[in-house]
Formats: sequence, structure tokens, C-alpha cells
Amino acid sequence: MASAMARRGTVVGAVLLSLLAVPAQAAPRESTAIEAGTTAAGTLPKPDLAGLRGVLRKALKQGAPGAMARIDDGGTVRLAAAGVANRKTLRAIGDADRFRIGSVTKVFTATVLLQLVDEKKLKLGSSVNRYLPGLLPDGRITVRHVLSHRSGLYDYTNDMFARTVPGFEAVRTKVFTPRQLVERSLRRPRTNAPGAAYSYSNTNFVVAGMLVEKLTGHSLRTEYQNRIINPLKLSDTFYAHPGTKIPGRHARGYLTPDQAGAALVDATRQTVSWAQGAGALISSTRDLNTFLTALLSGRLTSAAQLARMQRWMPAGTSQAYGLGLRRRNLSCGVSVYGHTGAVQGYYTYAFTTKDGGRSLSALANTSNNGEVLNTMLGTLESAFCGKRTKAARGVAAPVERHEDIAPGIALD
Ligand code: REY
Repeated sequence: MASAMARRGTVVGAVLLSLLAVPAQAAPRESTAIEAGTTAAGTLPKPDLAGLRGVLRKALKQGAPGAMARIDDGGTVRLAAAGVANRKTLRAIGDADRFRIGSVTKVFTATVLLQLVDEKKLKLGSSVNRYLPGLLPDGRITVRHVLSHRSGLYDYTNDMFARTVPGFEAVRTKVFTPRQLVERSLRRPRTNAPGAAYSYSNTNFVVAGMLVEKLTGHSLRTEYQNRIINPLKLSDTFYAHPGTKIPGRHARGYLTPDQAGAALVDATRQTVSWAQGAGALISSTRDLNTFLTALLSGRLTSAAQLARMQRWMPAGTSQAYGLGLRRRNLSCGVSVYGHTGAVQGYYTYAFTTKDGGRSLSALANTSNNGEVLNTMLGTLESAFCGKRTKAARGVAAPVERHEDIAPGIALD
């Protein structure tokens, strides 16, 4: 199998590309309903695999040691990979490699909280302080504001990582309590009144993690495990915090320093304690596709909560944000649902169609490299829009560090 070849790969100094289509192991799909104007996989163009490989090669040219993508599409798996998982051994990167998924974690955290809404343990319209008395200085901040990045809570990571490598080295072995992270945020003025604007902030999902622990009486790890990882048999997915290792086979992550031309920093080992429920999960392209397919096809929450997760607010060009879930409108008119992630050494894209029928997850094992981040956006175009001429593709909206900071006006 080509993927097995890729895993055994001994390619030295050369770009390795693997590409294949194999039947999925077990990918039960429940919903195949086609809504007008939406993106059921049956109505989508075929993925452009040559285009996908081109995107990965371009990311390598721009400085990523490795890049890979996996498409799960109604029982067919397509893999593409280029470059290395490890710059020392030159082992080829491949879909068996685990990695840090950064903010794709937010989709998991939101899912757990929406399950708690289903269980009547939580109300989205209630004040965060109702559940965590005194945590926030404004009792008007609701759970919904937090999950939709409309709380106005300042993102403490802006200060933490103002200088990329020193900022990272200062926290890589640190263990924070979630409360300490919230305190860091509260040292700064809030960015907007509760509900008044969209302003992406990791603080929101640190608070979300605290809500999970408070309402269940269990650790975030236990809840991810019992509610998502075990039921979906996500064998590559771990909340290892505060452990610093990625268990098993994994891609090493290489952080790009701010100084042009400076050597990449191996950032693989870290606690990710600075992110917690906002970004500390480890996973694989296979598990992320399984997770998003399950979520969008309604297997993880009630239909009512899934609909609430998808009450979209404008969140930048061609994008909208729901509850821990982002919608991106692609150049061909298709919308996809998921999240991006940026944690030191790893850029992740994980998106699926409206019905969960086709999912794409992609990784580049570098970060702090805006060119690579924007190039990797092309994996979505190749996976969901198929082969298109440059003119037809138009100009895809670029990704910013926090994807989009533009305020939107809140409706509730
Ligand atoms: C943290 C800095 C980015 C990453 C962040 N990640 O908020 C969350 C996400 C979990 O959205 C770092 N950039 C990099 C800098 C920039 O340090 N000065 O690119 O690795 O996934």
C-alpha cells in the first residue's frame, strides 16, 4: 500500500509524494440529505489530487519540512504527503503521524459543552459566572458569548507570543491553572462589550474548559475521552496535558523564528498548558476526519444543539463562526465546516461538508510562517472544489494568525 510505503520511506533530501485511494475501514454515515445550496458530498466535484500534491509541494518550498492531507469521502480515502516528519532522520511524513492540532481542539471542547446542554446541565444563555462564581468581571458574559468569541475577553496569547521563540521557550514546560490564564487576560481591557462583536480569543476556550470541569466534576481529559475519543474510537487522539510528549508515531513540529533566515526550532515537546481547552489536543488526519464527519452528521449532539453550533456570525472575509465551529466559503461556492489550528510547529486545517460526507484534514509541520498557512488553505480548494482554472478559482481570502479579527455585530 502506498501509505505503508510512505511510512517506511527512506527518501533522503527529496520530496516524497504518496497518493492513493483505498476503501475506508468503517465510516458509517447517517445523513445524506441534500439541502438546497449546501454541500452534500454527492453534489461536489471530484477532489483534485494533482492540485492537492501541488499545494503540499508549494508549502515545502515555502519552508515546511513536511505537509500532508487526507480526504475521507463516502468510504474512499485519499492521501497525499510531501517531505519529512523528522528533519534529522528524514523519515517521510505520512497519515500515521500524530501531531498537535491547536485550535481544532475548540471544536471538541464546544461539542462536550453542547452535550452538557443536551443533558440540561448548562444553558447557553446563562452567565458564565452562574457556573463559575466570580470568575469574570462582567456577569453579562454568557456561555454563548464565550463559545462564539463575543465575550470581549482579551486573548492573553497576543502578549505571551509577541516574540515568537522567546515567548514559546518561556512557557514550553510551564503548567498553568486555567484560572491563571484567565487572570492574564483580565490584566488587559476587554475588546468589546459582551455580545457586541466577534473577537477571536483563546481565553474563551480556556473558560469553556473550566465549565466542562466544573459541570461534570471530571477533568477535561476524562470528558474528551468518555464523550468523543472512546465512542468514536479515535485511537490517535490524546489530551496529554501537562505531559510534553506526543505518544507513538508523530511528526515533529518546527517553529519558524521571527528573524528571516534563522534556523527552525524543534518545538515538538511542550506542555501546551498555555492553551488547554483552547488548543492542547493531539490527533491525526484520520481521527479529525472521523470526528468532523460524526459531528456534522449528527452523531455527537442532538439536532437542536448542532443547529445552535451553526448559527453563524460574520467572522472575516468568506468566513463565519458559530459555536467553536467555523464556516469557510470556498471559491466554488461550497461551504465547509471545521477549524484551523496553529500551535508551535504545526498548522492544521480540518473541515467537512454540511452533511459530513467529505472531510479533509491537512497538516504542515511548521508554524509562524504566513506563506505556508495561506498555501495550505489551498488543500480545501483542491479537496472540495476539484480541478478549476486559476481564473475560476478567484482570490481565496487569506488566513490571518487568528484567522480573522474583524468585528461582527452580534444579534443576541
Ligand atoms: C499561538 C502562537 C497561536 C503560535 C494561537 N494558537 O493562538 C491557537 C490556535 C491555539 O488558534 C505561534 N505564533 C506559531 C507566534 C507569533 O508566536 N508571534 O505560529 O507557532 O490554534
